Amino acid sequence: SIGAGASDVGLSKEDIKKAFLHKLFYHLGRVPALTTPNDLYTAMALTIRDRALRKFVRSIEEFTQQDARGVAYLSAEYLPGPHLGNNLLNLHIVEETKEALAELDLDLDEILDQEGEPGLGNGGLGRLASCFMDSLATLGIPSIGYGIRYEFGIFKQEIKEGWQMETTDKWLHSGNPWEIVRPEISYVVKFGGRTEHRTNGQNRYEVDWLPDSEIKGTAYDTPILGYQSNGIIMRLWKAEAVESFDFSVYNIGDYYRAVEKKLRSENITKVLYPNDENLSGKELRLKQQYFFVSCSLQDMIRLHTMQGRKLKKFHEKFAIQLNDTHPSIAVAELMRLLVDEHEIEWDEAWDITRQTFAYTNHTLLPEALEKWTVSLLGRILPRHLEIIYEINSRFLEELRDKGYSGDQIARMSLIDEQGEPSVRMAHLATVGSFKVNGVSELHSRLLKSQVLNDFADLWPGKFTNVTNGVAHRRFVAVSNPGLANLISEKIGFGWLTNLSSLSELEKFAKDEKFQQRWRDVKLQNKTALTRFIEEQTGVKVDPDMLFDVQVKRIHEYKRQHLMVLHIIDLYLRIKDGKTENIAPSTFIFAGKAAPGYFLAKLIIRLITAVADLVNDDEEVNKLIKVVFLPNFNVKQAQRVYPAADLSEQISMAGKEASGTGNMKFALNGALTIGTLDGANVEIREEVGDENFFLFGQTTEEIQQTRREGYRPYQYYEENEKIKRVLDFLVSGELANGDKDLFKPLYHNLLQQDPYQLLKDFDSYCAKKEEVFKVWNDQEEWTKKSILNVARMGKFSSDRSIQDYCDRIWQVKPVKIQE
Ligand code: 26Y
Repeated sequence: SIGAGASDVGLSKEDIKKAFLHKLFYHLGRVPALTTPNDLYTAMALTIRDRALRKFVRSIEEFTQQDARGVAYLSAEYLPGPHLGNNLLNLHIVEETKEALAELDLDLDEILDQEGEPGLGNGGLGRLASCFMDSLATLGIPSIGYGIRYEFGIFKQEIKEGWQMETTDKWLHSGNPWEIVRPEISYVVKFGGRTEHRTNGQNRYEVDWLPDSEIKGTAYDTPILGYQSNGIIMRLWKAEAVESFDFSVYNIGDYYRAVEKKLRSENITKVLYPNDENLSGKELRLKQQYFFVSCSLQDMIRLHTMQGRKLKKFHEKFAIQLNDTHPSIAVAELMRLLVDEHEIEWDEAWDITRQTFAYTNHTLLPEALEKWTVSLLGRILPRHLEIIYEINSRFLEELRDKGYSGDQIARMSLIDEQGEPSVRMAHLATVGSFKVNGVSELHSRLLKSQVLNDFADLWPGKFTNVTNGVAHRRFVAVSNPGLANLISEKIGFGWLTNLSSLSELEKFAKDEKFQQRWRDVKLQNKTALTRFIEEQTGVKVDPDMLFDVQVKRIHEYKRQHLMVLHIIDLYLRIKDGKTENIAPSTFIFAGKAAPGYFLAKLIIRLITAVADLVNDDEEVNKLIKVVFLPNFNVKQAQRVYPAADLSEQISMAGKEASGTGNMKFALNGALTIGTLDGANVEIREEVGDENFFLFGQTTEEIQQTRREGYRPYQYYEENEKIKRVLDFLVSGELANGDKDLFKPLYHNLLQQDPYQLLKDFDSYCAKKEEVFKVWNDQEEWTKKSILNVARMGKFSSDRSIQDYCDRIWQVKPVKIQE
């Protein structure tokens, strides 16, 4: 084995202290007496990165030596969250580090608090990718996560006069100690131009792609350690100008134009599109997708052939997982690389391709299903459009042979011919993959019966389910040390690697002493959040109140406004003096709205308006308070989940593919109020109906209601409470007398109510009454909370990854001897 000896990266307190001081001095040119908080953080991060790298280098050696089959996870988004705390846990050196710093009069928590996070994703999909990285690493699966190194991640959200304001996220501003640039790992990616078809001397049909621009992608690697394991890498591509292309001798006279070209090239990885589940069809987004997919496939081909392996065996070496359709142009790109660049015949190339890819769908929302117009795709990727047409014509031919009708064929075609012709990326991904999965039982079922129905009939064996999971080490062990210690004290540390062993907690559910300690931990976490809330918003809240929390992207289908309508109802009741049965509650919201999504932004404005009204009213604020925490991200999430009593998972049934926040809350002892949507269904199955506050229509009932012609206005007319709450929106009592502000929401609910809030409203309110009742019996509540945690073992992303390995990838862990 090459590289650093273990002695250079020791894990004792003394080793860490020495290394830390060394980094401070030789890397940053600082002495302890003259440092900024960022220096201290950076020195510690570099100290830990060395230790991570030492492990990681061993795992690359083993993966290579053992010639193991591996996984490439392709995702346009990642949300890793802060690395330092997680890596300390993974290396088992939290205490050693704390003590080393204490001897220098420094505080680990302050240093941890310095770390920002790479906001390279929008929400659930990006965070899932990072949970999967953690579990792949922990399980020792030979794997690599490919993505885009956006210079500006998801915008930073500020609240100004109640509205969301976006500012740029300069996450690289004070440096990124976790990444390693690999200038030698870079590839050229072509764009635009035209193709030339000809038959060569050996009578082989050949296609040349003559692009009109080229861009270079360079690898930036971040080691992802995994718990007591050797880790994997997340490899993100940054776009740069191709030197020879722009700075050739011919160009030298026009230096400024050459530089401008360089700037334009770098544009590709400049910024993450902040749209979540709502597509905008932007040219630059397609370029981003193709750019990272092409770099990644070229990289895999290099890794594969490097050791003398045959390209025709590519699919034996790699399973490539497509994280939604965002990387699905990979299907055409692999075909292009195999056929055009490596001269493999079409049929064989197609076999290889279809045995390589697997596709995960994350949404049924029509507005989130990616489509690219034929004209745009043809302009940016002319060769790929030809390949897609070729794939399509062979596929449709197959259908015709099977006797499919014209209607069916039009429905299944990769090209949508209604309106402007466009490529249906979900169809491309489905046709080009050997497995397709949804992310919860319900979602996978709906995927098969709705969006990809025809394909499921054609290839029933292709479809499967892998229910999502979360990195429980990050979201419990790192972010809720109080709870983690209490759990470990009772049942040992086994749950860190085998979450199912949480079931051993069941026997303590009714133990009064244990219950008291359980509550003490929650109270401590709530007290900490209380301080944070005051710091961030100026609002003082009382940690003894019920903390009722909804944090996630703001979207109508998620129904943040349903929670608001209920809060308004409570407000009106309190004003009427009818305060019986209301448990003192703090309602906490956080989440970003897509900058162009007007109604979502208006929902934020509504929350802040209700917050102002409620929090300033002496009569009301003793019983309820409302908080909107700005700039929800992974770091903030880690403060919020541990402090929640009640988790709001109230999307309209059939719309939330899985949800993963629901899992993080329940694992931290929150009870859930929720609909039968996404993974809520499975959570309820696991924790027991009696420990889950269920309300609302089922997916089937929702559809039934719609079929029968849903008339929300009827609910307004016939239901006194609904009328009062809705009228309140436009009464002028909110937002300093502005009666018009919330009219768009008001009209939306009265006229369409596409997510059937009004129909589910009574059921929601009734369930809230029950929540209050149970809350008033703290022993009962605590018992349910303990049982929730004890029964959440299924929802670790370790289990999800194991499912992917067994059901889809056929990959096994690699054992690494130190
Ligand atoms: C096409 C583009 C506009 C687009 C960009 C981002 C489309 C979708 C997305 C993001 C989707 C997303 O985050 N989906 C969520 O994936 C989670 C992980 O599977 C699920 O838990 C969650 O229910 C689903 O909404």
